[in-house]
Amino acid sequence: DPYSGDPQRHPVLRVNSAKPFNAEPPPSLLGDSYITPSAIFFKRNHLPVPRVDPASYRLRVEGLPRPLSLSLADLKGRFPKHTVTATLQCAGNRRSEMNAVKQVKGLNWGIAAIGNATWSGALLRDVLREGGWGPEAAAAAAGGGARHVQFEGLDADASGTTYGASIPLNKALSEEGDVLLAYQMNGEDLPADHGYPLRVVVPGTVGARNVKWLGKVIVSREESASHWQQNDYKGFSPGTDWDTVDFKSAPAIQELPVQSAITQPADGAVLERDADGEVTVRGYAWSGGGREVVRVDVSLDGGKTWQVARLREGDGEGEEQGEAPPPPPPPGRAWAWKLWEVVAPLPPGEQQVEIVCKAVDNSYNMQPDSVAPIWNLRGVLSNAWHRVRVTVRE
Ligand code: MTE
Ligand code: MO
Repeated sequence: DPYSGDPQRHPVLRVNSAKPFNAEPPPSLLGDSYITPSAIFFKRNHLPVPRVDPASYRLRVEGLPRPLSLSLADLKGRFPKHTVTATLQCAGNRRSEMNAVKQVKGLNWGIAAIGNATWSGALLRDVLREGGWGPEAAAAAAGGGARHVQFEGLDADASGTTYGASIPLNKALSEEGDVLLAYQMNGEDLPADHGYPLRVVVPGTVGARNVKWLGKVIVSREESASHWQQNDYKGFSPGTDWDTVDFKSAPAIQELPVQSAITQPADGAVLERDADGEVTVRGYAWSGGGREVVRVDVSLDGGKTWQVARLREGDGEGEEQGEAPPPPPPPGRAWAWKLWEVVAPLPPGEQQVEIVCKAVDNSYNMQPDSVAPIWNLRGVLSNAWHRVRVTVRE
């Protein structure tokens, strides 16, 4: 069994697939903490978890004037340690809502294939500079040269094919890109499921490009040739089916669209009003590409009337003590999600209530109101208004 070396997992996780291991936390737990604890952070593996010996591990970096082979000690000692709080979201988050419209192909994710963590490591741009990436290499590249950075994982299938993906070179080189070769998650060594000993963290970019168990970095003219870059993780029209789809016709997903979801109450819950006759609604909101969520609208009547949610900046701790919230992120670098909350009165009497949320980012991108017009055969980019139906009683 190639999966016999997989690590232990937290029992609270909801398992979508055991081999390879794919699981997400219950939504209410996800919405409880600004930083998602690593143990309950969603896990999305395409292959068995590779066992990597940290002593003999080397990261190879190619496609540069000076190719590099770096040990973990090199990565930790020769480059400044950089820390970023960034949200990671799978392209298939909320796929189950697309399945409810019409069957799609893929794991049946709920709303929790997303998490927010603190990542630390070397900046990819610093490592590329060490390999001689500079104005001359860039000038050579301008004559039809490098445009992409490819990443290869150490996880492989029975034929030896490894997981791989790529990102635009511009993102990797940008001083404001914050692309990390991360060896820590939430202040500790990366857990086995999250890429020990090293993974790429590409803030603002779809989960699939954040390659775990990183073995090789290649600066190149072409995108990664891997299945997951070329023939998966792309969006299509609702009218495109498996007989007509042409994967070459669509770009690989990089930045993700604006997203939000309700983590509390759960769909189908029976709620009691609190002593003040109010109910509490909570959720998360995030957008790709470093765009900041500037507003979340919540409706308690299926979308007829709306109120603005309170954005819980940071982890919300200390709010009661009146401490100032953390400073807003620099423009274009809002990598972390925002948790939000609405406390709303409801008229007396038993009733069915449809709660809806939708987020707005700083480019005034908004979520679409329904799933059908954004349905696609692979069930990716599922970001319609999120709706939960609950019963409120006396
Ligand atoms: N990297 C490798 N090497 N193998 C993988 O299967 N899955 C990708 C990405 N990086 C994957 C990978 C996908 S699709 C996602 S959504 C994220 O890892 C999930 O990261 P997580 O398991 O740390 O949450
Ligand atoms: Mo993913």
